[in-house]
Amino acid sequence: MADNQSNALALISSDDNTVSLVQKPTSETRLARISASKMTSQDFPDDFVFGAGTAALQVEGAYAEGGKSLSNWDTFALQKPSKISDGSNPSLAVDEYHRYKEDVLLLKKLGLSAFRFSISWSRVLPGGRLNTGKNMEGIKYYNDLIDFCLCQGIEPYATLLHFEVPQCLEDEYGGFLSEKIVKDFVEFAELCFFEFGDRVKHWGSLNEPFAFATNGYVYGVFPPGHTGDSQTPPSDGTEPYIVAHNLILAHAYAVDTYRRNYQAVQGGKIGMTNVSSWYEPYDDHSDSEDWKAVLRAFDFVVGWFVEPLVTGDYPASMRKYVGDRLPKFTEEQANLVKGSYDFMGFNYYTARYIKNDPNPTTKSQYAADLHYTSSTTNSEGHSIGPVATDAADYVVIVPYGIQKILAFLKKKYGDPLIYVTENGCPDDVEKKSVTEALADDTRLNYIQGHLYYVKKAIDEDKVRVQGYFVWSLLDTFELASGHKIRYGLYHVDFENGLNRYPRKSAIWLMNFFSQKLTTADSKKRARDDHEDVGNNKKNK
Ligand code: IFM
Repeated sequence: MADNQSNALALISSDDNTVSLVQKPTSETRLARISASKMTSQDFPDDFVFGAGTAALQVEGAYAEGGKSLSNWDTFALQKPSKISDGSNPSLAVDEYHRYKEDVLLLKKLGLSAFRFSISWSRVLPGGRLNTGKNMEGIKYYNDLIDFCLCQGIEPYATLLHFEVPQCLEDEYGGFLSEKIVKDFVEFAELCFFEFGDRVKHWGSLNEPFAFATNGYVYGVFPPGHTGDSQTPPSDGTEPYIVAHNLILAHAYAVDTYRRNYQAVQGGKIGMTNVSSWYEPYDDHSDSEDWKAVLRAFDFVVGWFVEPLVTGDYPASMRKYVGDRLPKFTEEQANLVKGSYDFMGFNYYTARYIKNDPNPTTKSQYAADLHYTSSTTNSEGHSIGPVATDAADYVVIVPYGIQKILAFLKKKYGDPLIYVTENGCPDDVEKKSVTEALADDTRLNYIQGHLYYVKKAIDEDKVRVQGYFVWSLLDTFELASGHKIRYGLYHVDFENGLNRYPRKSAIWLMNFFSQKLTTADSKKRARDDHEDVGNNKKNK
């Protein structure tokens, strides 16, 4: 076996080299579905947490109500409607600001026991920092939400920064392009620990800093909408790296504040949530350079944020390819960043093939830095998975990828405690009646398949996965896709009073939680599974 492949396999396979990086998706997926549809919550460890997620900007609405100031997303969507597929904006979203009780009860009805939501910085600190005054009405809103969750037996999981920055800080110093944001973010974080930390025991500092840095400063689909390759020299050779650096520092200083002033008394945990696809080589022959490119892809997506937290510095491959444009941590900063997590949040949606690109010709400096390209089809024309829906063809469905990436995180980053903080399936309900929109079989299969492989990651790879959150509880303002793309377990009828209706996937979840297995059931299930595996082998 060539070095490229064995190095990559050592990291990517689950144990020794017995699990091949290149799977047989068709038969694997079929097996997943057979067994997954029979799973119940009892197949998971007793202390495993099941929840669903949302984010303030995507659900709350009330964008200029209750003392809230405008966020970067409010101004982006309102001033540049062409940036949002259907021209919509977050000003009303699904009106959760007024309907949070209804939504917590919807979550409870499914049998879920945890609600992941985010706190809007511009709602609690409209001037961005403490000396401009805290907004008691905004603080009351989150107190009421948290209290209502707890009195319904739902554990609150709060994220501090889910893509949303007060516009006033963008105007004043360019938001996360400036290191000034670190101090202001820590003030916001500390206010949240102080006000809510007696009841919130799981804090997420940042959600998907990778998406924040690249979508906002390379691709221009998130605020501030910068597209690096339209500048001379291309700004995406510097901006995403500066923004990422300040995000990591903001996280680390907030964690430090939590640990020094709150954690011992409040007894909570804090971590950062990252996102990545699962990656495989475009050409998997043993001497292919694509093996190394796969590892580089993981470095540029996951390692960019996780490696500093584990080692205090960026991945060596990023240093090699980005050079001096990659900021450096001072010794003091590195010490603070290293170890700044109690758990890792991880979001998984899809997978890609990665092709080495030694001589990139792209105008985008960021794309050139990667020295790889990605695709959903490999060198033999094999597709890595079916698309979720044509309108969101960037999500191809690869359930086994979640087991692979969880095992990869365990192996590469020292066996962290992990929560799958997001996993979900997009669909497009345009031109569908409500009844048609509720028949979300693809999402149902998606969730079943991914749960099946999360369980395998726990059972076979011994990954310390502690929870799984469906994205999302209900249809939301899906960022640049507006209301065109839906992820909800509950369908929201935007034409009729924002009424919420449970989809087929929601009903399945209710059964998943309510089924109680007797010992006889368990034994029969074990026998059936054994037969399924046998039949599956025969069918290969
Ligand atoms: O809606 C987003 C969420 O805000 C972050 N993770 C991906 C989701 C689906 O695109």
